[in-house]
Amino acid sequence: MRTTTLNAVRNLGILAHVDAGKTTLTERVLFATGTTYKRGEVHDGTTVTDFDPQERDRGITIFAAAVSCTWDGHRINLIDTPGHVDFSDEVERSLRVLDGAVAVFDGVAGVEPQSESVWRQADRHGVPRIAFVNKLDRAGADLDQAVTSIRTRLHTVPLVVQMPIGVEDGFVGVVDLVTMRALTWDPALVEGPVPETLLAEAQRRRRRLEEAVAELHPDALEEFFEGGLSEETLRKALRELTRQGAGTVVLCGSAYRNRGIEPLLDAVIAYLPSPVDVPPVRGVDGEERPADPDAPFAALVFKVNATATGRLTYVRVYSGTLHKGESVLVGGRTERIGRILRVQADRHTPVDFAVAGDIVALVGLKSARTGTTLCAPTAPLLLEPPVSAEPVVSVSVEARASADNGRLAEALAHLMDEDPSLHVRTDSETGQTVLSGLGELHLEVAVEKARTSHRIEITMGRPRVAYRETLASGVKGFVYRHVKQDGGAGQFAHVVIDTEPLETGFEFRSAVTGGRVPQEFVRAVEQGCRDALAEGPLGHPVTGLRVTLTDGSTHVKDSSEMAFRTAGRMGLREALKAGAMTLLEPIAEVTVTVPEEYIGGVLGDLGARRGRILGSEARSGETVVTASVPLAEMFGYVTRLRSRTQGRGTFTARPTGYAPA
Ligand SMILES: Nc1nc2c(ncn2[C@@H]2O[C@H](COP(=O)(O)OP(=O)(O)OP(=O)(O)O)[C@@H](O)[C@H]2O)c(=O)[nH]1
Ligand SMILES: [Mg+2]
Repeated sequence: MRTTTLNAVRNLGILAHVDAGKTTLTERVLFATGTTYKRGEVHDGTTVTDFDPQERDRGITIFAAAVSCTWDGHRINLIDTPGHVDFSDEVERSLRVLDGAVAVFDGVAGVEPQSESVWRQADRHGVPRIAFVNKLDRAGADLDQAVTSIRTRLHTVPLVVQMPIGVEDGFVGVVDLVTMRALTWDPALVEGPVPETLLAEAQRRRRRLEEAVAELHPDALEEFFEGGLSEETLRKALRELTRQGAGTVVLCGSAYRNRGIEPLLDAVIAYLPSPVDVPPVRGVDGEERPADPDAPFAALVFKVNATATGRLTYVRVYSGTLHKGESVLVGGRTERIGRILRVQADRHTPVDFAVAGDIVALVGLKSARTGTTLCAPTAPLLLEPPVSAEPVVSVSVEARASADNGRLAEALAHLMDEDPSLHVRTDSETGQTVLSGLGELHLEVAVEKARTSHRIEITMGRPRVAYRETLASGVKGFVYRHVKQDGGAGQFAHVVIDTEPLETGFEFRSAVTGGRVPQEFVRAVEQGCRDALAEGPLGHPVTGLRVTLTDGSTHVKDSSEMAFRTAGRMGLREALKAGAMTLLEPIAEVTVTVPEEYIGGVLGDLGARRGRILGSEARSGETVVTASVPLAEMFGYVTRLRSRTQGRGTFTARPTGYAPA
């Protein structure tokens, strides 16, 4: 009985480029499912999921927000994610706990850069998804063109299950190509036969859908050749192809005009997986836990948020059942579960327990951070935490009154608990507190949050890019001795290392023979080398090298792991100075969309910013230019582009990696 309940759950995310209409779509879903009784608007600051004051002011989503609703006997837990590239870490953390997603596309622009990025993120997490081409009511909207961009940019086979009725302002509904019925909204949904004038076109499109499905699905292929696919086979094949990620079901509509929402919900239930349809979660040691309420309890924290209700810890329960008042392991420490809440954006309903497949918030957990595993004390498990993106921009921050310094440190620590893509360090030269993150807006939002939630006046320095350094040429046989033997407990560690450049990352190897350095000390040397990567000879984090421990020696009494860790750290630090380092700066892929007449000025300006043009493409009177530009040159570009294009140009900048500065 409980498995059938789990079958009726869908945990899904809404993903897309900024402004594609995710929050508006979420709002309409809540309305269509009878969860809310009035339709909020992003531009009025009245949506359910953009409830943070900063979201309402800025008109964009910043934090992923969870809501839950019911449709056709199913419970849908839905996470509305931000589309701005600076908040892509929120998307990453959400994807970690979702079973499926709806990717939203703008019917005029088609696949935009950030949609492409989140699509790849979802690929990496193996999250099945369906596509919703939104804003078909807009001038210039074109479903077929959007579908072509889905095919070419996302490298997936679009399985288009609807055909729009009317275009732009006259967009009134769709033909459902699976049932071959017309769905129109006036303003409520009316179902009827396909109008005579559209029948031939609808049949052609149905045929094309069948062909695409038959090509991907062996069972369907047979039936297709026997005269065509039945509705039942078509549905079954679409479900299986979605779950395998072999093709993408495409629907369309207008969230703003409330058209296309009900069929989208039907498709979510028909095609996207339930918690029991996805592979069981796996601990870092490889142990699997089934999505079964009777299995030992395991859950992952994907979000922590300080609210008026207290500190909320959002978890996805993967297996077992969690009861109120029960004690569980929270990242290894035992804590008692206070209240369990079902979340409705900023409103919460207390519940007594949560089972496998649920997404709930817990009140009052002390040691949970984003990425922490919760599990039954009798069956410990460690789940892989989400991986955060590397920071690319930093600012110095300071409390205006020095009396507030302590509270500032506390506020920053809270921010990092909530958002692991934020980092705080003290600059070793200036002594300043430096906050780094994924972009100017990311840092601005974080500082604003610290300012309002802790009521501290904060001054922010100018944003700077986060540089890195890498090894240009290494050294061989570098000897380092860490010796302190002046009476009492001594320290002795002797290491010999080679360093050599690598494309990315850090690798450590040991080539020591004859047990001249015992295993535990080798590990300590590796740890010490990793410590040294925090700051290289040029004063920045180090990346792109391999260290090989080739030899060394120990002292019977005075050698310890601590001594070898120090030798590793100091040894690598000196070895890096002996080699040659290259300074690296972050590079961004910049996409600028402007009306044709402004393109000359925009290209000239990108050139002056050390930009390399990668391509350009015309799209209904506008030109879209893609360029690779050092991120440091992009500060203040918003204002520049606005003034050059009389406010009609837009752009996105997505960090893609590092290059020599
Ligand atoms: N014409 C039209 N406008 C729409 C439609 N859906 C959303 N919009 C508008 O597009 C703008 C952005 O919508 P949002 O729902 O905030 O988009 P979002 O994807 O949530 O944006 P971020 O969360 O900031 O990434 C708002 O002004 C909406 O009113 C639609 O179907 N048609
Ligand atoms: Mg939004």
